[in-house]
Amino acid sequence: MSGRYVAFEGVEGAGKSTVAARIAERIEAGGDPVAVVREPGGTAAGERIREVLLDPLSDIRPWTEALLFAAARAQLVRDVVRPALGRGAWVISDRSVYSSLAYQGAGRGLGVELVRSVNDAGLEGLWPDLVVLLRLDPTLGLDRQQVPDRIGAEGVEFQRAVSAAFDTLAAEEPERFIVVDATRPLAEIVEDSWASIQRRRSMT
Ligand code: Z5A
Repeated sequence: MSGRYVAFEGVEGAGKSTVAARIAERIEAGGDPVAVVREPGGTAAGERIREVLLDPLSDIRPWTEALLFAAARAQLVRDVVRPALGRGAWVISDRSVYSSLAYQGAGRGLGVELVRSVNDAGLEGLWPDLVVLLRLDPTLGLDRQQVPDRIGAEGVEFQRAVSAAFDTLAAEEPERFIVVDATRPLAEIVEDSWASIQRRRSMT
């Protein structure tokens, strides 16, 4: 692995966007190129799919939802992630395929393995090298939420199932996951995440 495709994961409000942006700044400050992407989104088609997925007025079934996330991701990987890695850049991703495993596979009950295999086809084997799981009690994350999107409005029991799924995924793939306590002040979380990313990369 190159160790340069790094995803930030966790429940809503865990601090993914904030920490991902700070880590990208550090990489740039060190002189390396970096592409920051978000899921769903990051391409013209992906951003349109994002609108459908997050609009509280969208009435879509669980498999429609799962396949739309996978479709946006397939486009992102082909158009942005693979080219960026190919030119030697880091890719810092705000969410990833692991959100689909946790939210659609576990939260919606579609099955983690089935959702994994559907996504694997679109990813063409390109999975994140490292996943930084920002661990936060879902109720604290919901308190930080300003405007709930369609999935964020699912309620605390759904978010708890998602949170438990992230923990299971991290335990199953300890070589890929870095688990960070996200209840702490932001500066500590950024330091911890960056130190862990560097440590993991030096091990490969
Ligand atoms: N979803 C899915 O179901 N399946 C998939 O495959 C994918 C996604 C990819 C959209 O994601 C929704 O799609 C999401 C999962 C689902 N819905 N839910 N639930 P999104 O990434 O666009 O939305 P989000 O995860 O809900 O993002 P968010 O609310 O923006 O959370 P965040 O990025 O983790 O947090 P943040 O924006 O960095 O910070 C939130 C606030 O907390 C902000 O005011 C910060 O200043 C504050 N903050 C951050 N860190 C701290 C600390 N350490 N202390 C205090 N305050 C903090």
